[in-house]
Amino acid sequence: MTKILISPKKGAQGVGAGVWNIGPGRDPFGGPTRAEIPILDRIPLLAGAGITYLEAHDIELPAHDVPEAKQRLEKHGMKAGMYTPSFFADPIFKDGAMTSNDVAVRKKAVENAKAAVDATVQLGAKVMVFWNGREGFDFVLAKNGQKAFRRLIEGFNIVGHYALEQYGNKAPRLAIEPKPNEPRANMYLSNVGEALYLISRLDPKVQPLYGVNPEIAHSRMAGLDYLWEIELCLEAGKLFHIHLNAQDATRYDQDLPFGYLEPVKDLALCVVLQDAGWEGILAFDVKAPRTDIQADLTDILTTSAANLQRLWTKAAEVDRGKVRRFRETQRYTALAGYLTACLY
Ligand SMILES: [Mn+2]
Repeated sequence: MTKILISPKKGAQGVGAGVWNIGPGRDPFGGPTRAEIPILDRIPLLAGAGITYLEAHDIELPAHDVPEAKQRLEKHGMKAGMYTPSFFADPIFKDGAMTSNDVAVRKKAVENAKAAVDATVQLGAKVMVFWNGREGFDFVLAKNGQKAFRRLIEGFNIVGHYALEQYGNKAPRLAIEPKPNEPRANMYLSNVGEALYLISRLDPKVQPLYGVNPEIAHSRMAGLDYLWEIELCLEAGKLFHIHLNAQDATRYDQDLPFGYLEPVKDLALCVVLQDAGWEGILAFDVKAPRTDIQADLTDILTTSAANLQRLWTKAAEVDRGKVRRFRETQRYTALAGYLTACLY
């Protein structure tokens, strides 16, 4: 399949997806339903689905696999878009990483993050994401929340200074991805506002390195409006990356195809990104459901991409003058009707 080009769009052309998007169908209640495809062998599958930018965790694509991954990416006309340290899979992080009550675990988290900065640079990715993973709590008083927050400040400061010392102005941008719950009942950095507050508390020298990677499904899980969360990032100059998908309200983390369930909001999101001159990658964080068979593994990506292409094109056609007039006259119901008409 040919690369998916979102046009007209400045900056990074093509769309991104994670190697984890096309996993073997595991969930908390059952093992895999499909054969597990080796990580590097997922590259041609992603390319075949029209994806341009690869995203991966350190546990999926360890540093020693980076040279091989780069070769394969080049062969398939792809690039690395984002790399991220896993602070959740290794049992050592069972009670968090940077916020663990165990100083040895906190140290290990910071070391892993530094190594991930190196791998991000070696891969040529411009963004490294921190997802809060197991940073949080299931039992009250299990952690001192105030201390936990200061541990995050301390950890992110160390990683930021390391990136600056090693790479100067070539350091990758570091984007925090908020999530309200799963796998913890209560997670630190649960929404965009918390992530922005944390950044405001970092050493001013490293603050410019840090931004946010908002994800549609994570906002919806908390019952929040993702358009507002993304606009908050834009207003702060901190939209460093974006994870597109869909989510059935406040249920478990589903990672459904982008453009499904709330297309009017997705249309509005495309309008906002276009008007903001978004130049970064448009990346999917979706998950092939366990009911999809191996032959249909990339349906989750091709469906997301087709929806994105349609919505992006329709968003470009939304008459901004009309929207402005509806705002000025407070005709919000008529505005709703207009947007719906644009969609259908
Ligand atoms: Mn994500």
